[in-house]
Amino acid sequence: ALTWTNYHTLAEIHTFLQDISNQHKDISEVINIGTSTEGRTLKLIRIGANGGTRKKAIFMDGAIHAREWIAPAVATWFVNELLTNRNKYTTLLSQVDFYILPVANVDGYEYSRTTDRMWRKTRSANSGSTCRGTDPNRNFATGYGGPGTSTNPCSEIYRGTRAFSEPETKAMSDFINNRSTANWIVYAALHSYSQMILTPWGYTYDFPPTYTELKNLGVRAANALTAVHRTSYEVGSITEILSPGSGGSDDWAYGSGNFRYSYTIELRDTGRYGFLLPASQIIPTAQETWEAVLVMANAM
Ligand code: 0X9
Ligand code: ZN
Repeated sequence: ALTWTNYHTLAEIHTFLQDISNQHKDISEVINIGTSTEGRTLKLIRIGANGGTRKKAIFMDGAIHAREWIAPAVATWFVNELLTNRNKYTTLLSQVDFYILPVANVDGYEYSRTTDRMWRKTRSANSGSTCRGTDPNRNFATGYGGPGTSTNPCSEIYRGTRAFSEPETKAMSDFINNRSTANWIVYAALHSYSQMILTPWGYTYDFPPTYTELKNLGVRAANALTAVHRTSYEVGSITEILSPGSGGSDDWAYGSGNFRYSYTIELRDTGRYGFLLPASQIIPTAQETWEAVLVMANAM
């Protein structure tokens, strides 16, 4: 099993997903949804009892940004919680499928672990530049190329040559678009840091058509989170409470019509440690965030 008192390599995370799924074959499966630029597998776990066709489903991505190590740590804690305590979640798992991709940016995550702790982007080569990588959270199609992105391959918010130029974002969107057995309802992107639950849009200052509904569920989720360890969270649209950033997975999930609800959860902390969050905070962060996810899952 994994431990949540330290951060783990991609290999450890992938082995954990396969091992725990093998122990709970009746309600889970590991699915390889694609291959990264450097040839690593994108591994997702589906957790849920065999339902009918088009079962309600929630999708979570972690570590779209390589240096945000708390995201996969929390995502794997969720997997462990659902499967190890499966008897607590019998009703939920009969109604909802959880699709959890703990490490979306597999190449970047490994690079951050081995070479450059503060790496954010993918690791794809850029023609005409010695700078590597595209910001995968600027590479999705909804609002692609809008405010809060760059055409400079050396920028941390480089958008890539076109929407879904990165095999990682392409694999995610293909999987979601083609998964006919999933009735997608909630999308939750796990990032750090700043303790916020963000709703679309990130590509425009306009509010989305169902903003009230998005915000209300976000506030309920944040209240449940805060109740655990008194951690304060802000809730609002990306452009309202953070800043514009176009081409995010959250805007695409909502804007493509695939999901009714879409959020980015910016996990702990608010800047004391930032991306270098001590491992001693993994468990409390996971515990509190799990209550927020349960509010979202139970709203479906
Ligand atoms: O800028 C981002 O991609 C996210 N912040 S981070 O510090 N983790 O990089 C915020 C994402 C919010 N959503 C969109 N901009 N669509
Ligand atoms: Zn991020």
